[in-house]
Amino acid sequence: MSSTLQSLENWVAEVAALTRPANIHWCDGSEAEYAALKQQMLREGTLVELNQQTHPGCYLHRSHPLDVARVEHLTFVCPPQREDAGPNNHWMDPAEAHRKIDALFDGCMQGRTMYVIPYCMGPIDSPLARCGVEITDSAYVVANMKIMTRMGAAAQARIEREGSFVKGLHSSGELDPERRFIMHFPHELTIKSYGSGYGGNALLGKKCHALRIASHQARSEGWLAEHMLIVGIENPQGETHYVAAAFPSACGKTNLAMLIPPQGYREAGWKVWTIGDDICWMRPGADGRLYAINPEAGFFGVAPGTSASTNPNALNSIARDTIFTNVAVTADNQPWWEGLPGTPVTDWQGRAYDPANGPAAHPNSRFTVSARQCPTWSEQAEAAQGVPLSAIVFGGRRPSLLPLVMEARDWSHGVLMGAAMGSETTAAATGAVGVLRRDSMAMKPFCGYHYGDYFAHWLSFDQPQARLPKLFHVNWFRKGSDGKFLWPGFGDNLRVLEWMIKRVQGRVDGVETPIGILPAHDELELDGSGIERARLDALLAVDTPAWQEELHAIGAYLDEFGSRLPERLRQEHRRVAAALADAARPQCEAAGA
Ligand code: GTP
Ligand code: SPV
Ligand code: MN
Repeated sequence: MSSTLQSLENWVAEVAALTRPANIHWCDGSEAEYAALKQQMLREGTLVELNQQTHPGCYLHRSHPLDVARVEHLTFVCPPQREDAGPNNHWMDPAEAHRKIDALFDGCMQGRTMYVIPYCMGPIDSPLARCGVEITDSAYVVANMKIMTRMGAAAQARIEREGSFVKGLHSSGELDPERRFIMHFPHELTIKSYGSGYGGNALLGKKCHALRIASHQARSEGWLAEHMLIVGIENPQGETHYVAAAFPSACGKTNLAMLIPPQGYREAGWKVWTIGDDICWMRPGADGRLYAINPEAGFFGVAPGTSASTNPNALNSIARDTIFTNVAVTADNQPWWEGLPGTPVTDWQGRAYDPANGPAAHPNSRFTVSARQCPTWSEQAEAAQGVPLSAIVFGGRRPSLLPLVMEARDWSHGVLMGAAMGSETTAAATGAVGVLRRDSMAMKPFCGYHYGDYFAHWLSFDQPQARLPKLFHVNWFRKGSDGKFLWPGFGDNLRVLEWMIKRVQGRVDGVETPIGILPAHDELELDGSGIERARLDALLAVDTPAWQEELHAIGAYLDEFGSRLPERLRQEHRRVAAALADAARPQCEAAGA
């Protein structure tokens, strides 16, 4: 008997009967438990000690080489009706899905320990937080869940008080891509994941619970579960504006959340506070504003590209007590990845490094670290009521067309901007990299229901009493004719955030264009950036004919959602298309004359 909650006891017994482990360990979340787990993994070889002089408390885990990213083609959302999953998800009949995956779970934990992990997503006393229990046979998963969530006795006490929780069953299985499924049953608040030990496939509190299941719950309960960072921008007057931003996987959330202001800004007194780097749960407060919490307690961040020049806060965070996954190692046993100084000697697979084998660190190699280790970590990350949002930002990797920044004229227009988001694919999921695809609100792999219904849910927040954040779209990745990024990015992104905050405060007017409000020529602070005006012009250029084509493509994409696409979004699309046609007309006449 390990829980006072009968439904939890029963479920654990049921899972044990199916998977037949040698023993069952209920996680209490203590440091002693964590230390013992690490010792066991070191003995088994699933964890390798890194240089304890330079990186105290740091370890390396190497995944199976065919298990290094999310697998979208093996991820299913299984409501009773296929239509409710939408064209944005893979669907399977729930009874068939259970049958298929239970056959894999049958006896899969024989001779192994089954861990029962009670966890809380969000501050433990927050009304916005939600709890779950993950059952797993992977000690690596337990260790990561310890860092990424509020895990253990306190979470279990909340679960026993509330009487309900999300059930997540995970087994690494044989790590065989042919015997791998990540299944979601939103109507049963249940997740079943078999055959992968990698992050988003295996740490079930993260994408499976906090996005796919939570987005479904949020829809019926009147809130939003989003793939967004949350950052606080404190101006020299000491006011802090909170901004949430949705960028697709490996498109800059961690970096923006930990931004270090350019020198001139630092000297003037600007500060940046990190609340979250991947997931944001938000809901309207009594004052009509949207309040946001970070349901996570740690960062599972992309290692490659993280350096003293791009993200010193991340680099400082991971100098100790960090689990690295699939990075390379130097001659003196320090973790290494592309973008760091030094030389790798061992690659992510543990082989002697040979450039002929590709990058030394896997492009989706990651670090797992407690959020509290971040120098800019904000106490407000523990605030039970969350932080009020001034702005929500959408963005993706767009080598052309999309300007550095634009503001939506109103909420409906902003929802269209979010729905129309596109980005080049990255190494965070298996499959081709660098292919442009639509990724509405950066939720394509994570929305637990029909995108048409999801857009309607977003629109429903536009109520008379609401004091909604302003909506923006950014693109740090526009390229010049030389193929290089036009915008320096990273710390300089604060220049763009500052413009947004000035818009929120009503201190600048911007310029209305058919696609949205862009900064007027002198409204973006470029002092000390070395960016010439010509470059800014290229970053802000609106190519009307190309935008007309884009609107056409957006229209075709929205059509995929059929009758579930809200009419308001169609109207908004028609409005923007008409504004572009107006803008194109005088040019055509001039050309024809
Ligand atoms: P997930 O954890 O997969 O959801 O990703 P994320 O959105 O947190 O991505 P992250 O911040 O880790 O960035 C991924 C990659 O984008 C890294 O290689 C960064 O160096 C790069 N990157 C981030 N911000 C910028 C930027 O402003 N400009 C440019 N050019 N690259 C950036
Ligand atoms: C992402 O892919 O968006 C991540 C990493 O943040 S994972 O946890 O694997 O989803
Ligand atoms: Mn993510």
